[in-house]
Amino acid sequence: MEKEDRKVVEIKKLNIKETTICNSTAQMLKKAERDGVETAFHRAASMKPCPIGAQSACCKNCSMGPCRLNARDPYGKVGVCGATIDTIMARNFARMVATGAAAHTDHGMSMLDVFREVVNGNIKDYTIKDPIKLEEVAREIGIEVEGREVTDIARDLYKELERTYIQVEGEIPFVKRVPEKTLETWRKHGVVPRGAMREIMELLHRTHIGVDQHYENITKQCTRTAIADGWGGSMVATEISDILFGTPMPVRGEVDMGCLKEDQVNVIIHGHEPNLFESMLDSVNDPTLVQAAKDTGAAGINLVGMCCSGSEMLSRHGIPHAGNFMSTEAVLITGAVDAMGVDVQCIKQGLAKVAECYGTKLFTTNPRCHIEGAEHIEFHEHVPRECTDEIVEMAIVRFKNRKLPVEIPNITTMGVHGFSHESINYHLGGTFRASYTPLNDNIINGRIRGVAGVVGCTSPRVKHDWVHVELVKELIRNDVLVLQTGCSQISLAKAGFYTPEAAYMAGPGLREVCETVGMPPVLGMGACVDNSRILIAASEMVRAGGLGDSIADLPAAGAAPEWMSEKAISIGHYFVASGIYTVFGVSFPIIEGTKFHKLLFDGLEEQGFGKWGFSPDPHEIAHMMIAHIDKKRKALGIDKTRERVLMDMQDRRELEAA
Ligand code: SF4
Ligand code: MSK
Repeated sequence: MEKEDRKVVEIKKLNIKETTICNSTAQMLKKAERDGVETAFHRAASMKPCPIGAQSACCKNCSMGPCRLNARDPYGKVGVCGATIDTIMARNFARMVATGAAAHTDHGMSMLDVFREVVNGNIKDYTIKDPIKLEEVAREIGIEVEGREVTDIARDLYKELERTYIQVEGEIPFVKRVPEKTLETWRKHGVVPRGAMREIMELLHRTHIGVDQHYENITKQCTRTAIADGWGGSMVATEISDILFGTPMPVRGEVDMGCLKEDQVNVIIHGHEPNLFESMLDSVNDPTLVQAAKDTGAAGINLVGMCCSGSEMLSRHGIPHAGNFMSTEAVLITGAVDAMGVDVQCIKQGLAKVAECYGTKLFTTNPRCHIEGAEHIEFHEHVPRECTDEIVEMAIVRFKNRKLPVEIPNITTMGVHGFSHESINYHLGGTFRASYTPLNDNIINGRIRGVAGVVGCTSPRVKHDWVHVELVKELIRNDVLVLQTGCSQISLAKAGFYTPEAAYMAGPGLREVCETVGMPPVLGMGACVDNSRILIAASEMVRAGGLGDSIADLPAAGAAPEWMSEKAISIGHYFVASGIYTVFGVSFPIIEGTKFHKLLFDGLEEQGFGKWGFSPDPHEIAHMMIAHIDKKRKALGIDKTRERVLMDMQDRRELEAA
């Protein structure tokens, strides 16, 4: 839209310093306010969260309601049907788990569909790029690989992994990766998933009025469904993506909005499924399209990622990344984005309006996700370039017709990404003795205090990126090695934590390990669906020995300090189900002190699972996680080792001072 045509609306100004620590986003928010453009940050500032909904004290599962209970007196009344606060909160929680798990498992199933078509020769644009990984995954789930053709193994792998979704009885294939004692706990409680479709269907059925009205029984099915996500749908998505597009290995990559180039045609891909992005990578390198861009006066075509498919491509190929979830509107305010192609998940509807204001072409590409006001060019994996070439062609037209001034924040940060669970193996153990033993040894001898997964979204309800950065800073300062995925990975990458030199911010033990092997103290593992890599890493740590028999024994903890999506709840619950203490920030949709709250925050741990935790304060989250890690070290009898290492150093300092 031409500048003179744009309706400049009066919007309430933000206190930008308190809104974000991302300087690029801050610069663009200031520009948005000058331009009269509203973003999610502005809407969040003018829309207070509903206090009843925030505590999950309402139910609208039937038309006798909606029923609102009193969060201050949760047992003071019940719904019209008699549902108690625990039933209502557990059902609401269950629906979040079901939706989050459905998102990941549907993503995984799409990947499996592509894999089947590649194996059957019906999709020619993709191939099996990592046959070694194919063999490893097949072998792990009991498929014979010796002396067999790759295609034959792949066919069997497809058939086996399909069970992850459609199986009606039995156990999903990837439970073979779960440490025995963890699996024993799951079997004892009857939470080993059959197939994801069945678990999600049953969970939703149970939340219908008049079905499951015991919060403990609802939680049990939440656990089964969340496991079907983490060890099922998500894990399939990650493994198949690696097999088709290559397993990430450490790679340099640049982040932040300075990745956009004023003199080039800028194309952004934002979403979650790698297929669209992989094909776009081919399109932007197509000589005809590059020439077409040059013919309009552009220096070339610049492909940049955002959000989770961006993290995945950054990890796999080192493709530049412009920002996380809360920067997706802000990046359009640069005026430099010629086209943004989106697929599924975490695509704000607000993008359409912002894109329109700056004349950016916004394209939806997935049949599951249309947005009113955005043009839809459907992406078909059998002819993927039809969609991605067209997006590039439209981007070139937009570049040619750019009229509004462009303002790109001159900020980029270089870092090392691409730490799959396989590459951690090589990185710490070297190619000759690749294993998790060196990591375990360093945990046992106390140089590394423990491992933390810090993952998840960014949210306008907190200071953007700040909670992630403060939390991670505190963890590494206390010798905790941090594994990351999703938007959190980008928060820390922008803040400069992804270089080996960042080890100077770590405690003495972790710093020593990082300096020895030349790795950053914070390891990025890809998209939010790739949290399954953290589960595999945890299993490998148990297998390497010396740190207990189950994932629950590990000196490890997880956090999603700026979470916002239902996927995050499913992820959190599969971490808890796997035995990991998992702390969320922002807010938690359950009333403290209720029976359901006690079950999630204590009871599950007593049953042999992990447990939930909550705090809005990053420093408190860090210390809750560290206290848990220390508790596990003590239970393993390795707390003394750590004390000795620290006392040795302390002694040395005291000696020097004396
Ligand atoms: Fe109210 Fe029960 Fe209906 Fe929920 S299911 S809206 S609590 S009557
Ligand atoms: S995109 S789910 S905001 S991590 Fe995966 Fe980021 Fe959270 Fe979406």
